[in-house]
Amino acid sequence: MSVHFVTCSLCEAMCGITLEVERGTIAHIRGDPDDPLSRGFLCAKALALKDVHEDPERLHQPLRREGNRWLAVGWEEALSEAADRLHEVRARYGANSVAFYSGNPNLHSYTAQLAEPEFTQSLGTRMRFSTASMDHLPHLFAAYHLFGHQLLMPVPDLDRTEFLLIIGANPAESNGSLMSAPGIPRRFRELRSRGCRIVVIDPRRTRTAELADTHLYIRPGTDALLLVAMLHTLAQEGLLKPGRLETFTHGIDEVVQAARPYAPERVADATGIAAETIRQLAREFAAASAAVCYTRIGACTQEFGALTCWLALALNALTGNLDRRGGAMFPRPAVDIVRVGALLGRRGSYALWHSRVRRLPEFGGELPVATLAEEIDTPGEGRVRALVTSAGNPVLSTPNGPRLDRALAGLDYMLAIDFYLNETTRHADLILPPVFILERDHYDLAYRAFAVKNTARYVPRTFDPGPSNRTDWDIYIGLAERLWTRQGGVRGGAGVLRLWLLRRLGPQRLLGMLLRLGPYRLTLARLRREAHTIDLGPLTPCLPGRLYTRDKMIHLAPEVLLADLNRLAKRLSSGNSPPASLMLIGRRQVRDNNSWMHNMPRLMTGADRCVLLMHPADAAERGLRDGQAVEVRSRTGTVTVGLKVCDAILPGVVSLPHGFGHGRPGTRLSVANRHAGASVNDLTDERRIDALTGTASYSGTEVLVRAAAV
Ligand SMILES: Nc1nc2c(c(=O)[nH]1)N[C@H]1C(S)=C(S)[C@@H](COP(=O)(O)OP(=O)(O)OC[C@H]3O[C@@H](n4cnc5c(=O)[nH]c(N)nc54)[C@H](O)[C@@H]3O)O[C@H]1N2
Ligand SMILES: Nc1nc2c(c(=O)[nH]1)N[C@H]1C(S)=C(S)[C@@H](COP(=O)(O)OP(=O)(O)OC[C@H]3O[C@@H](n4cnc5c(=O)[nH]c(N)nc54)[C@H](O)[C@@H]3O)O[C@H]1N2
Ligand code: SF4
Ligand SMILES: [Mo]
Repeated sequence: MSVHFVTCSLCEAMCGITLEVERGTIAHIRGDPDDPLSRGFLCAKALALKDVHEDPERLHQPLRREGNRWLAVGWEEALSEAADRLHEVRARYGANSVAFYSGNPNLHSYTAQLAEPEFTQSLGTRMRFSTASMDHLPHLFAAYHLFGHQLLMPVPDLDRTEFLLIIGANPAESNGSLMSAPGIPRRFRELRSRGCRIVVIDPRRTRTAELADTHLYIRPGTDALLLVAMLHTLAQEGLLKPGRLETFTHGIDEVVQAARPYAPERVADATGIAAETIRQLAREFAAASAAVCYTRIGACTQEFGALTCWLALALNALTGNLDRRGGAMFPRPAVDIVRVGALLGRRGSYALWHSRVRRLPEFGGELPVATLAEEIDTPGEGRVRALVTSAGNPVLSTPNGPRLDRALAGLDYMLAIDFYLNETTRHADLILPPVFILERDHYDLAYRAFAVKNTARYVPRTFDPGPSNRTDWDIYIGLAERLWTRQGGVRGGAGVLRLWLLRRLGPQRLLGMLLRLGPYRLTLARLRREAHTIDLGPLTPCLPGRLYTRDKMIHLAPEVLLADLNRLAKRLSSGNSPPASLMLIGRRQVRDNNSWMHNMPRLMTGADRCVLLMHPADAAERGLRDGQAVEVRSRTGTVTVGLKVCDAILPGVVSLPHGFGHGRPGTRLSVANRHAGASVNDLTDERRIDALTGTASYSGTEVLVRAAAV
């Protein structure tokens, strides 16, 4: 038997786990009590690592579509064929006729993160999409404008705060996001036992809300109003005290001015939170010796995502809680991705150019996913004809999935880099499957930069990948080399040379270089010697030194965000949606991982999880009862799901999880297909976006619900 200490990289929590391997198979999976971040915690998904590893339906060899069949092909042949076909399309229609979509698991693979930019460069396309624009783009946007760098995003100094205000996050279920903090129940217990107050703002009483002191129900999409009214209160009552931030912050007065029209009385109806409650919340937040307002998916993926993230940062700053112990702090990871990003010229950009069909703005060189389908299915010059997806399932994850589903079927060519034949990759002409995480080495480049404690950990691979398997690094580099070769000329030659060098270096040496460049001057050899995650200490203040604005000041009141308040003011006067319709919101559940872990038998036991939650009053009004099948209809589609009547949701709001909607022909996911559920993104609408950033606005989609026809 061998024992391996590894990091689980399925979600952002990065739990330290112990794998016991006997005769080549995983015998036991346990939490590692010596991990300084997770302290022995793990969730049910960690146990399913074994299921993914052993899943007979996971792909190990390239597959080429031949009519309705899939034919296994060798790697060399597959890589060359992919490069030929992509090159053909770009030679014929121009580089921007090839689009690239990068999904969530790429953020959990350092080798993908190092090699992916090489691949996109070799494609030469502007048509780049990722999950950012249905996830954290509003955070990137706010950080870029306030701090001069998209990745300079603060996280709650969770373990040391005195007042935690959570808006639109459910870390008890999601295990934390842009706040890697495994084991939320224990952390919250410890916080509360030493007097910290926890307040949750959510249209639903979630598990997180149940662990808190106070839960306030809010109407979806109105968080910016709540925050601006809190700022109004603080200004009016003389409770603003930015403290040391004042010497390096522009725009304090502008924010105060902007908040002036938003007295709590004015926003109470729209938000559903009483004016006095808002005032009280503001006063308590300001009175705490350390407080932090933390915003996540529910705050981002809505009509006012960027405004909400910005106002939360302003609240933290104006109460002196930004860059302060127990407030919102900037982690200092061993690989400083903020600095590396700046060295590579990737601090961010906004609206330098716009999409073809809807004129949506680029951010950081990417377009919003809400425009992907129309860029494929709208005829005309510049139309997308070929697509590469990598580690993503946009048919289930992007708004108005059915439109994308149809659009994919009409592409000239599609390549998927993925180890499942799922709802998206079934449309591909060729699938290139990389190895799973246990068959490659691992370092969390991204999420160590958003953890509540500074830590570092290098994990060697647990299993040999076998001679016929390739890592994501091999695939990206292999494709990029071939694409540069086909391009030819001076640029092509330079590309080939660069990739030759990168291949010689390899991902580990690159990682070693990045570690040495980092603030702790670590070496890979040092990390290799450590069996467990190493603790690099608590978060420490770092401003103004780490700011990337030209004048080294925080720009608290950027013009684009101030101007967007006009849209918010209109929302206030437009009133609420028509009475017959309900507002749809999402939810995460601990045994799901977006769309891709439903093929794991041990995660799919128990009752159906893809059910619509509805308040008893709404159910009674429609004559619906718990457990019956209901039809949910929106502008974009109709789904049928089971109904769960429960009083833990705001009347007028219903909730459905995302990531279901399996059971489609041509997929190879027999377990998932037996628990198919329906896709919430058959209902969400690509036209509903945060107009400022183009981020998908999932929260508050208008739906009608009635009994399903039997
Ligand atoms: N188990 C599990 N864990 C996961 C994932 C998963 O799929 N499953 N996915 C991972 C990923 S990719 C991410 S990005 C993170 C996300 O992590 P979280 O942001 O914690 O995710 P959610 O659980 O979706 O929490 C969003 C909350 O916002 C609420 N909400 C919806 N609309 C509004 C609104 O308008 N205002 C307010 N105030 N609240 C609103 C919802 O009711 C919900 O409780 O989770 C990660 N972890
Ligand atoms: N309505 C609604 N929609 C949402 C959300 C929501 O809250 N509500 N959340 C959004 C968010 S935050 C996110 S992040 C997205 C997720 O959206 P996506 O990233 O598009 O979808 P996933 O379900 O995470 O699909 C991951 C894919 O990667 C594959 N995969 C797993 N590991 C690897 C690997 O190591 N390499 C490669 N190449 N492939 C791998 C899996 O087989 C799967 O096909 O969904 C978004 N969609
Ligand atoms: S919370 Fe679960 S899925 Fe996330 S890292 Fe920990 S064990 Fe893995
Ligand atoms: Mo995400």
